[in-house]
Formats: sequence, structure tokens, C-alpha cells
Amino acid sequence: VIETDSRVNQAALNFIANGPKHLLIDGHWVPAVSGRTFDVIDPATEQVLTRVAEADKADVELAVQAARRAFEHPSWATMSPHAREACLIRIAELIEANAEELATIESLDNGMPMGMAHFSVTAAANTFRYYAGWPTKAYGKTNPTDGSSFSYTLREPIGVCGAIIPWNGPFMFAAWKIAPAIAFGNTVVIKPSELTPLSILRLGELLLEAGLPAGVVNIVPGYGQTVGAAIVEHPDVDKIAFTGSTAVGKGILRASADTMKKVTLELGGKSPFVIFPDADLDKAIQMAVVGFTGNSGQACTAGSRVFIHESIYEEVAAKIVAIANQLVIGPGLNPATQMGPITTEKQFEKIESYVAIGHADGATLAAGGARVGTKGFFIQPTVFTHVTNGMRLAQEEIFGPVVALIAFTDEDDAVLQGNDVSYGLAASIWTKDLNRAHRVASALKAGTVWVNTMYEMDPISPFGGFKQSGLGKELGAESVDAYTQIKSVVVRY
Ligand code: TXE
Repeated sequence: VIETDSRVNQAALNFIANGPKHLLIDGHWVPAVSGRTFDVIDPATEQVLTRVAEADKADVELAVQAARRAFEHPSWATMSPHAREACLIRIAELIEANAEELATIESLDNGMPMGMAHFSVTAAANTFRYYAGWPTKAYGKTNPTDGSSFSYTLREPIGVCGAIIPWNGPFMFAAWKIAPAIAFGNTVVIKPSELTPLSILRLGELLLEAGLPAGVVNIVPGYGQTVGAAIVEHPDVDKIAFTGSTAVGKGILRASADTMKKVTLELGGKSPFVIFPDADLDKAIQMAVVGFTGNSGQACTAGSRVFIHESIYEEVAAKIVAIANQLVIGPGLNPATQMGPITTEKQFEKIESYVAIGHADGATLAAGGARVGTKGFFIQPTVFTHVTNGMRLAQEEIFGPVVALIAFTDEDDAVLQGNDVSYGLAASIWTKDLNRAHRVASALKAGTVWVNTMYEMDPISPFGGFKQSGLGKELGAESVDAYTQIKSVVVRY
């Protein structure tokens, strides 16, 4: 493990030492009603970075009331669309102006390398900028009639949106939920993961600086079973947008039934990365490694099953192993770091358990598999070869830098095996044959398919999983339906 670089952004350190670690409710930073706090850990050192106020049911109550007031009067929903647009643009600009600080906070809290942290911060700014274009375009329609009435639709906000986000990409996921919600006139109660709340607290400051009215976005850090559950059960929350595990997503869907909330879910994945023999092999191999080691494999779209044509299997596997063995592992803040620590101890232990499962399943450990160093949650990039798609290694989301290399015989076999899994979030196909690229892109059951690329995300493109990877779409024009509802109005002459 290489050392942390000494040139750390001072504004970030200052925020961690002195910035508000309270809840943001109704435009004010307030302590939790209970007075409780929880520790935030730096995964590269296992040291406590700071302590943050721990919200609970009583705080959710106050946050929902504030969000409801901001929604109704004075109404964020009926504010001029141009004013809402201007506010979203200001937020994007403030994120960009504070990018180094935000990326540093994200890297310290989550462990991700600075390059990745900057990617997330830029993606978040782009998301606010993209949605700044929407308040002025939330059109309804005029419906055809026989001339004796006037019939039209209104596209209206849903109301108070509960956002629950995970720890693997906190800042970007916060933007994915807040930006569309407020663009269409909704208000928000957001719960960051208890494991990585810091960049979202800093975002809260920027939202206020941008002039977002009090109560439009409320931030309640805390635990899933308490704060998360209280948001999901609250009768005055109209919609839930969740990113996290499939198991918790299913529970949220069930719990939302009682109050008939609208729900969007972005859940886990076990995405196929398919290398055909005619691919640009050097690029494919490089990106295969990025696909399972990017963000230390803690990505819902990670290419955790790499399918390699049998004619090139040994050659490609050997090269993947060689690159994986050379990756520089260290704290996210060191510019030389290519792979940071695992974000939490619990996740680290889960990954270690899958190394044991791989052995037990009879796969061959070709690289990694062990802890790196003694401090911090560092683990080696881990490659299992001679995996068959039925093994647990190939069927269950590990959420770490562990890849299963699986052989396939022909295109049909690649599609069959690629689809033979309960998830359907993403896929990556590597081939120079244009016909094959389109055929396989169409045949794979996944919400996003990349051809000769990987991890390309843009708020212009809708994102969301098939099968057990989720429900509904975020981003893109399709997300308009997730944050608005249609009202039909009929006026009889
Ligand atoms: O996720 P949780 P965990 C997968 C990944 C990982 C596994 C477990 O495989 O190993 O999930 O991670 C909140 N009501 N993903 O346990 O619990 C929680 O506080 C309401 C994939 O950390 O799903 C946090 O804010 N909320 C995923 C958020 O849910 C609840 C990203 C996510 O945590 C809750 C993260 C409850 N009952 C993990 N229980 C992806 N799609 O990228 C928890 N939460």
C-alpha cells in the first residue's frame, strides 16, 4: 500500500474538521433530536474522520414537514420554471467551482482514487446542468375531442420525494436523485448512507449558497433501519428513489405499498463483459480490468463476469492476470493510486468470504485473493479462472475487485450465459463486427449495453436495470415520468 500524498486540499480538511455535521432541515443545520452522533471512518487508515449527527424517526418527521411546507407554500412547484432553471445552473456551477474540495471529501470518506472522485463530481455537476433544462419543458398535451369540450393534460410534480442512497458513489447518486426531483418542482428528504455522509453535507451547504429555498432539500444522515425505514413508511412522502442492495430494495417496495408511494429502484448487478475473438484485444483486456477494479469493484455496473471466447481464453486470462497484478493499490488521495481501499470493513469481509466461496466452488485463483497491508481495507485485485456460470462467484453480486473469467463457445452461448443470471443492469460487448455488436446488444437482457467501451455514463442516457436490478429509469428523458405525474383536465363547453 502506497502512502497518502501530503498535498491534500485544505478546504476539504477544513470542512471535515469544522463544517456542519448536523442535519439540514428547513434551511438550517440542526443537531439530531436525540443528540446522538455516529463516527465516519477513513477506509484507508481506519481512523475516525469526524462525527455526524444521527437522525432518527423524529428528525424524519421534521424533515418531511419542512419538505411539505416548501412544496405547498411558498411553492417551489409553482415558482417560475426559469427561476428553477437558474437555481439548478447555480448549483452545477458551485459544484464545479468546488470540485477539488468535493472530490477530496469523497475520496477520504469512500476511499475512491481522486480520478474517480473527480469523475463523480463532474457527473454530478452535469446532472444538475442537464436537469436545469427540464423545468421549462415539462409540457402537457392537448387531447383530441369532438369540439364540444377542451381536454388537456398537465405534467405536475409528485410531491415530497424520499431519496435513499448508498456509499459506493454518494455524491453522484445524490445528484441523480436531487436534480430531477427539484427540476420538476418536487421537494426532497435525502438519507445518505451512514457510511459516507460527508460530501452530501457539503452539497447541502452549496444548495443553500445557490439560493435553493429552505425545505426544498433536507438531509438526514443515519441508519437504514431507522431513518431509511421512517422515510419509506411516512404517509406524507409521495415517492421513494432508492439505490442500494436488491434485498433492501425489495423490502422498500413492499413497505411502500401501504401508502402507495411511487418507487424507483436502482439495485445490484452481475454484468457480463463479453470478449469476442475479433475484438481489439488490448483495449478489451485493459477495460476488462477497469471493469472489475474501478471503484474497487464497488460499482453496480461492474463487469464482474468476463466471458472470453474459448479460442482466446488462455491468452486473455493471462493478460488480465498480469495487469491486475501490477495495479497500484493505495489511499485515494495519492495521485499514483489506481485502486483504493474497500469502503467498509463489512464489505471487505464480504469480499474475503467470496474468495473462499470461489475456492470451494472449484474455480482457480489466478491472481490476488489476499489483504494488502495491515491498516485500511485494502485487498488485491482478484481473478478466478475456469469459472462456470452456475457457480456462486458468477451468480451473486460480490461488490469488490473480484472477477470470474468464463469461457464461451459461440455468440449464442455468450448470450445464453450472459443472460443466465437474476440481474440485468449492464453489459459490455467487445467485437469489430458491427452486425454482431447490434445483434448481441439487442439479445442481452440489460438496461445499459456498452459496445467497445465500459462505464460511459451521461445524464442524457436513461439508466436503470432489467430483471432484479431495479424498477424504473433515472436520467434521460425517461426519468421525467419518475418525478412527475399526469393529470387529465376536461372542460365542457
Ligand atoms: O447496502 P444497503 P449495504 C449491494 C452490494 C453490497 C450489498 C450490501 O452487493 O455488498 O448491497 O451493501 C439504506 N430501509 N449494493 O448493506 O443496506 C442504507 O442505510 C430503508 C449495491 O451497504 O442496501 C443505505 O443508505 N433504507 C448498490 C442504502 O440503503 C435502508 C450499492 C444502501 O444500503 C434500509 C450499495 C431499510 N430497511 C450496495 N436498510 C448499488 N446498486 O450500487 C438499509 N437502508
